Amino acid sequence: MAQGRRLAIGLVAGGLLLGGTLVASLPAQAQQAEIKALDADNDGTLDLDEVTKGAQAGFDRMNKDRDDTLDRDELGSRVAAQEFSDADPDKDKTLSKEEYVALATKLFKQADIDGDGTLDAKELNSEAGRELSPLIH
Ligand SMILES: [Ca+2]
Ligand SMILES: [Ca+2]
Ligand SMILES: [Ca+2]
Ligand SMILES: [Ca+2]
Repeated sequence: MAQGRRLAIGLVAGGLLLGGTLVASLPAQAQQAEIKALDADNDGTLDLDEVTKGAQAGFDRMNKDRDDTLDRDELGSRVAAQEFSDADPDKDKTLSKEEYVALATKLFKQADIDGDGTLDAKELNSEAGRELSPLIH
């Protein structure tokens, strides 16, 4: 009886350990490197300020014709059709810098699963985090 219980506890602890290791190793070096690229204060996470700066720089980089907006060609596959139309409230078929930064901000908030105002590698690897990443890098 006692032995059985010990075994069960051992299995649960082993499972937790294994689960913890798996979760920790999933957000691969890729996310760590993506954080590092924008992590101005070097705290290992991205706050909204760092993400906003990344979005502004990304916007300028993608805006090949320098016309103050990004069209679908310039965005390429970075933004899905539905996402684009949600991010374009004035429906002029382009994203201004304000609209673009607003989209990045929205995804930032969705990706910040624990609501602490920063994204760690795990959060950047979430669904919203993976949509955000190509917008800010
Ligand atoms: Ca930071
Ligand atoms: Ca443009
Ligand atoms: Ca627009
Ligand atoms: Ca967070």
